Amino acid sequence: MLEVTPMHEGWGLRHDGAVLPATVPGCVHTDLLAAGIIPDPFLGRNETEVAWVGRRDWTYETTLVPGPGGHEQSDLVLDGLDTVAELRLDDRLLGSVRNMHRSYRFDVTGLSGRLSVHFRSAYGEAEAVRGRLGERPNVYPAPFPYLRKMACSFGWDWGPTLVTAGIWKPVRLEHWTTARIARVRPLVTVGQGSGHVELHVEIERSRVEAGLRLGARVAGVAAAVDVVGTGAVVRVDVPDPDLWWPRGYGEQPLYDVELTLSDAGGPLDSWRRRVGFRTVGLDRRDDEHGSGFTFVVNGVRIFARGVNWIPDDILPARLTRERYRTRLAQAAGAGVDLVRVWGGGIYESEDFYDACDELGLLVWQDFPFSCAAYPEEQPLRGEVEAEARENVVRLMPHPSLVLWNGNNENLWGFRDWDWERRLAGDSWGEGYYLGLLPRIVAESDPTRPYTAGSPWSGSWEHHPNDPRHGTHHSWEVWNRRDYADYRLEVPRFVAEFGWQAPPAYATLRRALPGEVLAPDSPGMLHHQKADDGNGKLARGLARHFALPGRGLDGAGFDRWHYLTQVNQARAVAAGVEHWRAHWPVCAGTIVWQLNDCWPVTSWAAIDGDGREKPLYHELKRLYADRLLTLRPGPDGLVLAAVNQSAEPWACRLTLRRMSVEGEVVARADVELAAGARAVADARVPREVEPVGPKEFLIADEDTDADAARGVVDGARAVAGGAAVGLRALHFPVADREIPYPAPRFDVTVTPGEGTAAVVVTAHTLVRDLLLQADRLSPSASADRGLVTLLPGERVTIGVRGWETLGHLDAETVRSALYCVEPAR
Ligand code: BMA
Repeated sequence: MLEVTPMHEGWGLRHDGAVLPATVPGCVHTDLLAAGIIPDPFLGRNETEVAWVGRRDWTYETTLVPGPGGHEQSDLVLDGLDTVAELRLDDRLLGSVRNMHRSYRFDVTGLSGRLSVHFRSAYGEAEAVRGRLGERPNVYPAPFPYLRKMACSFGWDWGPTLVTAGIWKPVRLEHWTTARIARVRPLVTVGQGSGHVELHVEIERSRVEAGLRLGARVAGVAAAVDVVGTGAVVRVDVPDPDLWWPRGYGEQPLYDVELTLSDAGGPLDSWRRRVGFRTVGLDRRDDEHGSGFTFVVNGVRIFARGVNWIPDDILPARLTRERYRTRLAQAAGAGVDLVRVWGGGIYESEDFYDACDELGLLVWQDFPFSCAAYPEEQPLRGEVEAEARENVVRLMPHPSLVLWNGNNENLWGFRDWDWERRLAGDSWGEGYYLGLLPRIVAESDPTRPYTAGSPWSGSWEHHPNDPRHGTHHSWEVWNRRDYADYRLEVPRFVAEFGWQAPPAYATLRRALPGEVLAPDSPGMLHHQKADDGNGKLARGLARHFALPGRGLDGAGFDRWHYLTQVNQARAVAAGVEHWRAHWPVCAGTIVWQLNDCWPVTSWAAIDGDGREKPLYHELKRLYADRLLTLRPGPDGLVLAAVNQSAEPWACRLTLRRMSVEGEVVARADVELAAGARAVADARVPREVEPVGPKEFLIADEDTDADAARGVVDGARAVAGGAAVGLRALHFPVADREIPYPAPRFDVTVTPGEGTAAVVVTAHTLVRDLLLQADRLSPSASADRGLVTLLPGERVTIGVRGWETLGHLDAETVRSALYCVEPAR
């Protein structure tokens, strides 16, 4: 039987004549950090101080000891090398590699000695290839298109430049005899009431003549075949399997697949994975609106409630199974059902897709190409082909994976960003996206759809970012306009749109020790990588709020920090509410972006320290099965009940036109009947449309419990305790024009087991109340984000992690409570 010896101990990293202890898997930065040679690049402006690391060559070494004996063959297997390296055993060259996205296997039978992995600087190598092939257009100055390495390693508009090198994935020796399983392509399909698992197996033999047999077992059903040559197909049919569903649509049953290779003497090798039975399709048919982009899972058409995913640590070797699980569970907790793995990052590890399989998160996987023209000449073309073949097959077992996408924004760039002229006929990647990659997906994994790019309209006939066709990236709004302008378009599928905000206060405090925080203080500017990011934040804010009159440090900074986070949540809400209300014309929104890879001001909902910004909590409302929205339409205010659940939603509503002082000016009752997975909308009755800066509209869903208590007339508990229906609010003018009353509210704190309940009771209108629990203690978090209270209403906010404070009193809590204040 094949025997595995892990090789994670005893590694050293050569540095300035010494050998430092090295962690494998790991990278140069983490080893230098552990040795105290570089400061933490995430803090202050240390990033610039460690820039030299990426410019050097680095050598890792260890001793290769002979195998356990009794085997014919020994292979050295490396799951990932970052990136350009030569591997030697003493003086013998084992091989040269140049692709972070591939794994490698070297025959080391009978060998032992000093194993060294010498990495060339990724910059040096990429610049050399660029020199040979000629410079091509790129949104960023870095040479990432000339090397198959995680692009954002070289810096991005939310990420630091930390050009890594190292053995970033596990390493082992595999000792075997006669034959081993070299590759398995499981085609999992569902049809005629059965699940089918077709295992296409490739075998490597050391002895050609041996008689081999492959046996497979799934859900108690077994099948076996004799192996002739080096390939075989085993098929197992599972009658009546339980279907795998995205979260919110059903369960996520997973089935173990066990494959065993044997000869007359017994088992030689085995392969185990979990699969799920589901069908997936993408409906891209033409209709009267253009051409759609709708995921269909098990025959059910889905509005994708998505988030974009970037590498969760800019040093990806540090990512653990637990870390992936935590982050993806956060996504699921926000109501997300689709995660797009963005093309400037990596093909993620098994841990990522395992968590998605279990949590019911659909995965859209980009091939790693982003924001640049990529040469199609050697040595790149061969590397692209090899990495794509390997990763398509590696990720095939995962039911969560529902789409392969050729690239991020490169088809758009070619058409719109003057690439076509500048390229003057040079290759730029089109041959990958429209030729090589779809061919590989069709050959290796015909069970999954492929799209050439994001955005992409389906062909060159339409502009790649045409909102009427296929996928669309909506960036004009953040870059130049007010977020209300999201409402000017109904794209068929919004694969990127977003709004920036700074991270949580405790995250900034940790990352920028000792700094007097201001939007433009040195550390804040260093941790803002976007083109004119602060300018866009400021202009976006000024459209809605009177900026704090005081200086933007101290209390002024706190105000700026709160308001920019409010604006982020409101911007994304404006988009999602509008687009969900246009289902099924619009069939998905993928918010840019779920996560961060270090502490930074960015579009993320969860910051670099894992803390949830107000946007995160807003997503829970925006991505719930039932969403109530009020939005301005061309002929007045529109009320919509958006229902993504399988049950119809008969929605009874009380609409109140109120003054900001809390008086009801007019009221109306409205009923909306949204079918299963459908939207119902209605024009708001004229008499309740708010007029002028002093009025707003509030729509409350009447639940039976509410109706019995006449609750909308009296005090209403907004969360915690009383079962209440959904609510939508509409203010006709920008906050800076609204004569808000000075907010007044009471605070009580009830400590519980590892959690405290903070109850805020409003005496006036309190708009967008937020408890920044991390200001109480860096370990504390609140279970809700922004909430608007009418006079007399109360909200219960659960705080976890507060016990480190020992004592939590109402006055302390008050110091961490923010809300919109009247303009002065
Ligand atoms: C999109 C993404 C990223 C970028 C983001 C914010 O284009 O694909 O390249 O980080 O916008 O600018």
